[in-house]
Amino acid sequence: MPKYLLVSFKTCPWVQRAAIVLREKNTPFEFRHIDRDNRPDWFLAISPHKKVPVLRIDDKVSLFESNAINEYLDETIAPRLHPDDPVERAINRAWTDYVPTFSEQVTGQAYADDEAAYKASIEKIPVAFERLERALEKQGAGPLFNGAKYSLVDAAYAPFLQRYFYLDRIKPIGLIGKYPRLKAWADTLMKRPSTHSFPEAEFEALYRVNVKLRKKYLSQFIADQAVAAE
Ligand SMILES: N[C@@H](CCC(=O)N[C@@H](CS)C(=O)NCC(=O)O)C(=O)O
Repeated sequence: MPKYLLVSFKTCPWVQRAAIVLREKNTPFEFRHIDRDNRPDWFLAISPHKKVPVLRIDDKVSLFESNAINEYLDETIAPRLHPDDPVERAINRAWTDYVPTFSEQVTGQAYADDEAAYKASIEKIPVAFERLERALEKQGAGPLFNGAKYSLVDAAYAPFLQRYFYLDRIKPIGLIGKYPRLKAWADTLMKRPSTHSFPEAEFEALYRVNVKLRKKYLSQFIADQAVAAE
């Protein structure tokens, strides 16, 4: 089996997405967390956009962009997470393409400078939630996006649904309960061991410290904590 190195910032959701797929495929990998503010030269040499994740394979090849990494992993390591049916696969890919927009609509509030920007950001959440609710309705009975079988769509959304829950616990939003299919899907993903790269309470605390240190509108709702940010 090839040697995999996943280069990461500890709280990066895009890295988490690739780590989830490696875990779903029971594939051992080295998880190397680097400092966002002091990216080492070896990393800058292998990451064209200077971003994480980078998946280094056998110390020879470096893949970047979480979606491309996950497609590669799915093509090369069993079990296949994409559906066999080409139409279903296209639908899965289309919903995975929506993830960057979903992320901005659902977790953009974490970057709002003031109350007005926060409120404007919160107003985008129902748009994203409604779209996913309709998609899940079409997909069928759950509990995962494609039913019983885990998919790349599940891996793509899990980190962002997790962050929505974190933000909802910083300043309650209470929206997801209005979307029963989405809520059930999100709950299933949160319970799945592969979603989590770190002990859950520790990771949520780290996320909160990062939001606090960002000095945005939401920061005031987080109590001071003696935890160093990563
Ligand atoms: N589209 C990229 C997004 C990756 C990304 O934005 N990573 C962030 C960390 S969560 C990053 O490396 N940011 C550093 C920067 O923008 O300079 C992917 O899916 O891999």
